[in-house]
Amino acid sequence: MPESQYRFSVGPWNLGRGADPFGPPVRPAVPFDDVLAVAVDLGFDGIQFHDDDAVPDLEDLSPAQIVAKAEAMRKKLADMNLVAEFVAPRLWEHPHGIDGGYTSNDAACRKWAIDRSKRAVDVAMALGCDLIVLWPAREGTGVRESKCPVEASRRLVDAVNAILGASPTVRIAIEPKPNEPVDTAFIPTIGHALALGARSADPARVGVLIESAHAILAGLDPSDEMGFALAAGKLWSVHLNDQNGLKYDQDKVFGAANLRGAFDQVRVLEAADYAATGAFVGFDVKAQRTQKAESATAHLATSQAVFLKLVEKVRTFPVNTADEMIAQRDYEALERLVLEHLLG
Ligand code: XUL
Ligand code: MN
Repeated sequence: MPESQYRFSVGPWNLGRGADPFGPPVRPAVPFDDVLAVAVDLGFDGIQFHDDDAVPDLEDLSPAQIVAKAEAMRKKLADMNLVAEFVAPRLWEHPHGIDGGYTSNDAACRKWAIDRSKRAVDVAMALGCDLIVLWPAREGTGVRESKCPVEASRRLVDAVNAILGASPTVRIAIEPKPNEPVDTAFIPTIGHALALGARSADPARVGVLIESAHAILAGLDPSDEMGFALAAGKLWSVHLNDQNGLKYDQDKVFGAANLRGAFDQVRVLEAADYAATGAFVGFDVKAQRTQKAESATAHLATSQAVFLKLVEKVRTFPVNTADEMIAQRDYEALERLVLEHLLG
């Protein structure tokens, strides 16, 4: 197996202000140019964007103005040897997205969501990337009877088709999450996301982004979710992080809650030679609220360091010994081999 090099990416929201639902910001906002400087310092190549990270106030601009601003952003990135990895339409903060965009019960809000998503495609194209990430944040319910799941599922297919129709080359990576901010999401797992893509007008252009914490929140093993998507050639990005059980979405440092689980995720990425596909390794991690502003990038550096150490652990794993144990069905010996390798 060739030992391919990974490319790393980060989003501006990963350098947050430390606010939580119970308290205000504890650090100053990080100016966008500083986000780029941090990415360069860490040796990252890619920037992940929400549409309005790339083009602030895009709701107040014409389509031509949006494209011009996105082109200027592309140049700014290129000057720093960075590229845009993806653009995600941020539907969940706008008043029209209050009850979900594509599955809203309000036809005007559904139209707004599709229009905004098409603008996000324009932004992506002008940034020089062809990938739209769809996190269907509020496409679900707090009160189950408030929406019809059959109708919602059809509306999600319509939305995916509208986005695919906005450009012949755009690709969509769906990022499922089972809950938060909604109680129950319509697209909670990778299986749902892939099934949605399969029902679209062009399944070849619909894949997935897997976030470790989201899989754990769905009660699933992120490495198995990744394996399922990789086998289908559909893993187009990852948001590596960690999650300590069924709580709020924690976005912990990769490996912080379950180092063996992190090893298993790296193992499956290595097994499928994910790096050779050119897809990025993104870290969707948040600095702790207690962190002082001057060291509020440590969570990114640590996640990357843990990832790279685990790549080494995977590449030095005694595969032949493991294979003998597997052939003997001696899984207790295999268990010990894995644990000692991780401890060693
Ligand atoms: C939310 C989440 C988002 C997406 C991008 O939990 O992970 O930040 O990754 O919209
Ligand atoms: Mn994410």
